[in-house]
Amino acid sequence: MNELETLIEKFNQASNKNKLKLVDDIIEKGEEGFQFLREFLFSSQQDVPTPVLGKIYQLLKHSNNQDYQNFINDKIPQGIVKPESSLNIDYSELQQLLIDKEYQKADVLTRVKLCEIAGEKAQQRKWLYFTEISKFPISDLHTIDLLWNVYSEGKFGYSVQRKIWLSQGKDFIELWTKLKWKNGNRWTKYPQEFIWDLSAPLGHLPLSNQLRGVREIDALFAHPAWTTENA
Ligand code: UYC
Repeated sequence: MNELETLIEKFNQASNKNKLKLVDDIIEKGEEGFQFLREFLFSSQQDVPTPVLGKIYQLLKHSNNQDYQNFINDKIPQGIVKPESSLNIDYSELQQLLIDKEYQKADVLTRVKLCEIAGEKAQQRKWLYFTEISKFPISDLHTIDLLWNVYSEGKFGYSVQRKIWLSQGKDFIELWTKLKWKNGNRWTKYPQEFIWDLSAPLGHLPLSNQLRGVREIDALFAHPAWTTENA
């Protein structure tokens, strides 16, 4: 077996977490590495999208090789997540921003989309009442969360934040610290002090403004979306 074959065998047996790391090693092997990842992505299209597939998709789309870009544009132009919505809301722009790792723009658009879910009054107000959040359809929250998660190597998304919050005994102060939304007594300043790439801590994005208190994020974490398997 050559080095690439050994890597591929390792990859096939690895957990999703280790697969994320091995993708980088496989890419380093050049053309044949890319070829393998392309096949892997193509043959996984009917599967539930994972951060591993999202990372491969991003690498192929942003490679210097025209063949891979063409492959993406011809075969899977819209991305690997089918953005389900009970309200016929269009999440394609959010998907494209996240594919392109435009996390700051995606963060802004996510809040716009949440207001769109809540309806006309919230769209005008530009922020949410916690009572509106509890009525959100599961499918739309699943979609937003999946998009963030799949295109961030599993780092971002409300479900990631919620898990940290649970692990801290539902203590918001502890959560802010873990997410680097707060440093000691100092709130992180929006937008310039937040970290808009994958060097951010786990769960750093998307942001929820705490100016009006914790009831909004509390309602988000209490939503049945996170304890229900399917929409
Ligand atoms: N901001 O500090 N935030 C804003 C965060 C707070 C404040 C937006 C997050 C603390 C003001 C977003 C944190 C606070 C505005 C976030 C944070 C504060 C603003 C834009 C760490 C002062 C302008 C979207 C928890 C001590 C308000 C939006 C306005 C905006 C996010 C101040 C996404 C995660 C308590 C004055 N902050 N925010 O909602 O109306 O306006 O323009 O959380």
